[in-house]
Amino acid sequence: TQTGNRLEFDAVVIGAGVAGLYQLYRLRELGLRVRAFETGSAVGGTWYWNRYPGARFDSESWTYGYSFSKELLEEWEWEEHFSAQPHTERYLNYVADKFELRRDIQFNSRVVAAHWREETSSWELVLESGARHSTRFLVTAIGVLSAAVMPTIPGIDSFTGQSCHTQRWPKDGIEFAGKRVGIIGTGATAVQTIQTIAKTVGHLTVFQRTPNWCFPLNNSKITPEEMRDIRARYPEILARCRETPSCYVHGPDPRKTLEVTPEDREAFWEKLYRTPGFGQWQGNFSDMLIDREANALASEFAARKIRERVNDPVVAEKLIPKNHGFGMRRIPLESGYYDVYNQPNVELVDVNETPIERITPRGIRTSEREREFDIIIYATGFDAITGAFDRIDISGVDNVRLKEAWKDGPQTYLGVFVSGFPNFLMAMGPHAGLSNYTRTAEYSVEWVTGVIRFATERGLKRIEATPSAVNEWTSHVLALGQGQLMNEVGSWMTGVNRNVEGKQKPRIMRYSGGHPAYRQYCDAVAAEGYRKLIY
Ligand code: NA7
Repeated sequence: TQTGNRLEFDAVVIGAGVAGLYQLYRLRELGLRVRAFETGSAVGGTWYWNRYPGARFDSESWTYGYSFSKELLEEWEWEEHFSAQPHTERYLNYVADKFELRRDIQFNSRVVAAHWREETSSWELVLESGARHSTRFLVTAIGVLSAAVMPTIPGIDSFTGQSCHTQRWPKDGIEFAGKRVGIIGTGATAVQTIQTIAKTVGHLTVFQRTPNWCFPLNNSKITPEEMRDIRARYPEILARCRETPSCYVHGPDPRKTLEVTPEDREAFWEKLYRTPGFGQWQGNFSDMLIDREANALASEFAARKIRERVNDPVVAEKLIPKNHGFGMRRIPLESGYYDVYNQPNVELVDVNETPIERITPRGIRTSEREREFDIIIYATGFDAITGAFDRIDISGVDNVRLKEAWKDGPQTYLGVFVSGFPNFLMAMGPHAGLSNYTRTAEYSVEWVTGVIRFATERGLKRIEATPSAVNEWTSHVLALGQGQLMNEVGSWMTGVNRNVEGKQKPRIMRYSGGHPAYRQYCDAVAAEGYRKLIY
């Protein structure tokens, strides 16, 4: 895999999604020999795989696009305030074309292993095809929600109808008209799917284990005048995203919940109910996700809204979360979701009352009875944040396996480096600032690029974080996450997936001090000549 003394690649990027595409662009700019390996047959990552009906942003489209190219900002026309998957996929293809990224991307190429080779100070990569490549620097841009997980229900393979996980949706789509459909899961993906297919299905049964607090998306089309205005305001919009903790246009209201009169509180929440996007989650009272009493009040408001929308009080109660407060898990944004349960052809099955026993050739059997379906949809989510790493056999110095090193939770420096894994850099790794995705991914990619520029300019063969840097950062992230209600509840955001062994308990998986603080910390590390990195 070496030509003379030259490694085949200076840098390899794994993944050609939102982060990977930009990473490739930046590394190429450094004049490096770069290649991106991508499992899919085209660019887009999340927006390539998730073709299920109704898939769309919960981030304002005009805050989600890349900001690195003024020309791109000028050229691209968003169609809706919250863009649907097909349009977003077109956008990412447009980006790939515009910057001629495809020539350095190898598609249909899953990286199955990456091993550090001390002798050459390089990474050896193994593709699913058996092909091997070597590279000085390895950058993972493998996504946060890319490792889809099927439930571990007996009989899954015996079903004779059509079935699939929402992330593995067939390119040609699935025809729902008049069909009997069962769907397992009620996360953000299921909510989008359910409210969309309910319009055409013959009959729909939703199997719910944990209800979520959903809030209206309030999406609308973008008129040409609005798009002109958005373009004119891009500097202002991007500046706003830089100052809020989660890089949305929504930032917390400085007031505390109980400081405000009940009337003003109600009026504020009513306003948020009609506000497009994540206002109620990201723009609520500042103590909503810290103070239990405040959170209970916000939950009461949301519960009232569900009761108002769902006609059958028994169904409404089932749809109201009892074990976690408002916003403690990622809030699915909905467009007519609750109203679906007023349709005579939609049934909600609480699997806590009547557990699913098995998938049968004809449908799904719960402890109560068997239901027959033409189609079963698994909206069962992901092994988030670390799952995509666990699925690649990654080994560092002394053949230490990353999966083993992280068995008690991820250990990183800035969410970028792992000690004992030289020249291994994670774009959007665990314990980095994870929020409005492209906003945070752009920063992550630029920081990773800075390190590689630093190393190549100095001709460094090897750069890695000290163990003390990793300990310090990991402890800092864990300490920051204490007292945040979101970190106490099991969800993908705390690395819980009940279908995956060893991922049953909530852990602090994200930097929760707000993205501005994260950037400040990382900027300082760079300004001080990459303190705590050894090279
Ligand atoms: P989520 O939010 O992790 O949702 C997965 C859902 O699947 C959730 O309701 C699970 O219930 C349910 N699930 C999983 N396994 C089972 C079994 N065996 N039986 C019943 N129900 C089950 O994933 P999404 O894809 O919706 O969303 C992930 C993120 O992607 C989303 O937040 C956006 O940011 C994009 P549970 O809650 O575990 O009881």
